[in-house]
Amino acid sequence: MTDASVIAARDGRIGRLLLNRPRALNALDLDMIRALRAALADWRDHPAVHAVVIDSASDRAFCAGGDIRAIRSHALAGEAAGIERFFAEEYALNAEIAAFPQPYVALIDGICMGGGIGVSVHGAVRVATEHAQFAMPETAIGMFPDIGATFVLPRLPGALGLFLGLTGHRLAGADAVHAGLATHFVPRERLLALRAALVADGPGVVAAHAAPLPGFSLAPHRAAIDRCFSAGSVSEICARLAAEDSEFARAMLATLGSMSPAALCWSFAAIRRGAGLSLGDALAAELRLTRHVTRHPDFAEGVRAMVVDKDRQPRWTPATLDQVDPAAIAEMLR
Ligand code: QUE
Repeated sequence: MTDASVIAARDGRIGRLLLNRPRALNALDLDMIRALRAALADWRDHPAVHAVVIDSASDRAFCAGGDIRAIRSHALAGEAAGIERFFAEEYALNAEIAAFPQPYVALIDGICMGGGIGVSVHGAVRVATEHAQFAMPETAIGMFPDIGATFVLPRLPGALGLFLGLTGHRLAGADAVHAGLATHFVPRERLLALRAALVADGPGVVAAHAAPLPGFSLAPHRAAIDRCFSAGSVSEICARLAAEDSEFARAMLATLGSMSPAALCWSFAAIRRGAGLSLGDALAAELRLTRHVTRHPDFAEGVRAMVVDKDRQPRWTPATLDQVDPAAIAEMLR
C-alpha cells in the first residue's frame, strides 16, 4: 500500500490523494495518472465524499511535472501511440478535475511545475506555502505549456500568463496567489492543522488557516511585463525587452535566449489561441500540438539536456529566433 505511487483513501468527509513517488519528485507517470482518474471516478458520486484533497508525500515537491523521460524514449523509438496515450490520459485527468462536482483542494508545499500545475490549478482551492515553487518551464525542454495552461495562462492578469509560459519564471507561494495560480497562502507550519481540519470539517476551513498575503515580488515589474509581453510576436517581445534598459528586462531576455527558439514560437501561438477557447477545446488543441512537438528535434534534445544528462547545454534546431519558419509553426497549430 505505501509502495503505491498514488495513495487514494477516504478519510472522514474527504477523499485523500497522496502523490508518493518522491525519488522522481512525484513526476506523473501513466500509472499515477490512471490511479488518480480511477479514484476521482469512484468518488464523483460517493455520498460520503464532500471534497477531494490532493497532497504530496515528498517534502521537496508537490509534483515536478510529467514523466517526460518516458515520452522522450517513445519519441526516439518512433512510438507515437505511447506518446498519444500518455498525453490523452493526462489531459483527460485535467478535464475531470475541472469538472469534479465537489471541491477539489490541492496542498502545495514544494515544487509544482507543468503536470503538477495540471493536477492543481483546475481545482477550486489551491493552497500554497512559502516553500511552494510554481512554474511552467516547458520552453526549456522544447515543449509548450500544456495541461490546460493554454487556457489558464491567457486568463491571468495582463500579460503575466504569456510571461510565465515563455520564460518559465518561478513563483513562490504568495506570488502564485497574486498571479492567480494559487488561491490561499498558508504557512507550512499551519499545514498539519489544516489537513486535520479538512478531514474533520471539510473545505470551508481553508480561509481560516490562510495568512495575510505578503506583497507581489513582481509588482515593480508588472508594467514592464505588460508592455513587453503584449507584443505580437516573440521577436517583438525580445525587441521590447531590449529597449527597457532594466536589470529585470535584461535577465528575462537572457532567459528567453536560452530557451528553444522554435518552442518559444509555438508556445506563444498556442497561449494566444487559448484565450479564445474553452478548457475542453484548449486541451484538444494541446493534444494535437503534442503530436508535432514531440517529433521536433528540440523536444528530445531539451529533455536530454535538462532532465536526462542535466548538462543544461541544449543545441536547438534552429539555434536562433530569426531562423524559425513562421509557416512551419502555423502548420503545427492547424
Ligand atoms: C522543464 C520541464 C520539466 C523538467 C525540467 C525542465 C518537466 C518535467 C521534469 C521532470 C522532473 C523530474 C522528474 C521527471 C521529469 O523536468 O516538465 O521525470 O523525475 O516533468 O527544465 O518542463
